[in-house]
Amino acid sequence: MRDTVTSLINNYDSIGRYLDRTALDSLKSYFDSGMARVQAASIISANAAEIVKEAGSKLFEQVPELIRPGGNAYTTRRYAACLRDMDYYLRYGSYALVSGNVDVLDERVLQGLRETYNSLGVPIGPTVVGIQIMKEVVKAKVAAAGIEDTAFVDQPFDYMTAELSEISI
Ligand SMILES: CCC1=C(C)/C(=C/C2=NC(=C\c3[nH]c(/C=C4\NC(=O)[C@H](C)[C@H]4CC)c(C)c3CCC(=O)O)/C(CCC(=O)O)=C2C)NC1=O
Repeated sequence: MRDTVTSLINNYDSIGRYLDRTALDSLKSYFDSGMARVQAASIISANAAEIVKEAGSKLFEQVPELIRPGGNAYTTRRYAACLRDMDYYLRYGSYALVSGNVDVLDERVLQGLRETYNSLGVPIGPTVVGIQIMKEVVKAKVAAAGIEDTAFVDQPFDYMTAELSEISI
């Protein structure tokens, strides 16, 4: 598992070079956003259950077929599995936010996920919608805590949806 710093060092060490301007700029931007990343992670930790619940409700409002007979999140068990998946995306998203790197998502979340979803008939499109809704819920909370530029929150959520979407069409 890597973060912004270890991933840069690995790259430069593999070619035996000192950190150059590009590397230093990237480190600077990571450290500049450091406090905001930690604050965002702390907001997520403190409100995780509420964030998942709110994002789930919005998702089922937007795609009500999911929780109707025949829908993939229909029955208590599958409804709970869906919210549990949302909770995974949120928790690992918060790790990726702090590390400034999506490696943890590749390693712990996305590997084999499409195959699992496909074999269980879990629809990818609505999952992507759910992750995007969750991103907006998190951004609203982060903004409400006084962090002006919330753009850094996008990366892990957008990465997960992009990786999942690849096979949805
Ligand atoms: C930490 C990494 C990790 C991930 C990501 C993960 C996902 C994951 N989601 C699963 C199931 C599932 N996932 C969903 C999710 C949904 N259904 C919908 O209609 C919605 C669109 C969506 C919620 C947003 C559902 C309903 C199931 C159960 C499907 C079934 O058993 O029929 C399963 C199959 C095994 C199980 O039910 O536990 C896995 C492995 N597991 C992991 O360990």
